[in-house]
Amino acid sequence: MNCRIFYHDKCFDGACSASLFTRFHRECVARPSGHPWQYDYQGLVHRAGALFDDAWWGVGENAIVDFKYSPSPRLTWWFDHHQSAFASAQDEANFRAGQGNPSSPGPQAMRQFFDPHYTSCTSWIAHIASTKFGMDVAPLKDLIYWADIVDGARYQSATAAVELLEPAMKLTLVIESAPDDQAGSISRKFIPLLTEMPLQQVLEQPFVQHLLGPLLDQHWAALDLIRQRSVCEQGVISFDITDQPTEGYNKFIPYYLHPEATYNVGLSKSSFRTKVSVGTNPWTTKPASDLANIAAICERFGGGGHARVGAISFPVDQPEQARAAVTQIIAELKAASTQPPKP
Ligand SMILES: [Mn+2]
Repeated sequence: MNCRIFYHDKCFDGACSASLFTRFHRECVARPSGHPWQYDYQGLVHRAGALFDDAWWGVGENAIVDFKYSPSPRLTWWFDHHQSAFASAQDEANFRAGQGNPSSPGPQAMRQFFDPHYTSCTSWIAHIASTKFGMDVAPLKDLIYWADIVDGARYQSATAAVELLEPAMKLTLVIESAPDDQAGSISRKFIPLLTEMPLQQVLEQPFVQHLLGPLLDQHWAALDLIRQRSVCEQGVISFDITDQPTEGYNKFIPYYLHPEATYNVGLSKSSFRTKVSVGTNPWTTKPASDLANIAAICERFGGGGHARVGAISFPVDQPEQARAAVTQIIAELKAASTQPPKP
């Protein structure tokens, strides 16, 4: 009997969730025919339009972890922790109907689980597996701990986030940077290992070391470049690396270089856009009530985001528009960061 596991691709928590779910399923779910379960994996990514193709469902059981709900009757297991877990109100109603209520549980109450308060889907699966199915998750303590740190961006310091000394940080770099055409084959090798051996030993696997080398080189090069380009004035870091096209850099680098800063405004360019990245130092000692609303600022320029971090995309051939936005945002954030604290 086969179980196909769909998971959030190019995401450390997605890979850890798929691994933990596999071990849970193997240990806690009865085998209908007495034969061992076989597992296969398929990554899912957020995109415009339909997220699932009905041709993807397997013939046996199907599980989705760390990704949106599907109302398809082919879905057997589902675990998620995202606020935006349902693509529509109908999907949510379909899930609620399957859950029933405490006095009369629905048919899916012991198969499909959702709680947006969990920091990682890995810790959510571990909670359900141990409390409702009696699984011993103690040997997986380290994996669960790091899934929470990485998915919740709860790094102790900018140094921890940028120097990548912990095995989990290097594994995150490998998983998140996997090229699209190789992501599937990489995760099929990765996922089973995450619950079979310590993270340090996963990191030492030759295929992981092979992928990691060039990624670390790029990471240190980005650190050097931003070190040369960035300035910090009146609590605001700014830099422009549009002349060095990049498909991304570690977003904590600016705060590692300028720990005294409150805000960061970066201008970068990839193959398809010029990007203004606006952020708040996650380790700032300023009270939340004194911080600027970054989403509101980015929305004024056609971008968006969250209260503490946001971005605006401009066409790749219109850097002047992007630079004009950057100038205005820097001035606004300098004024915000030098204002006296609210009484
Ligand atoms: Mn997650």
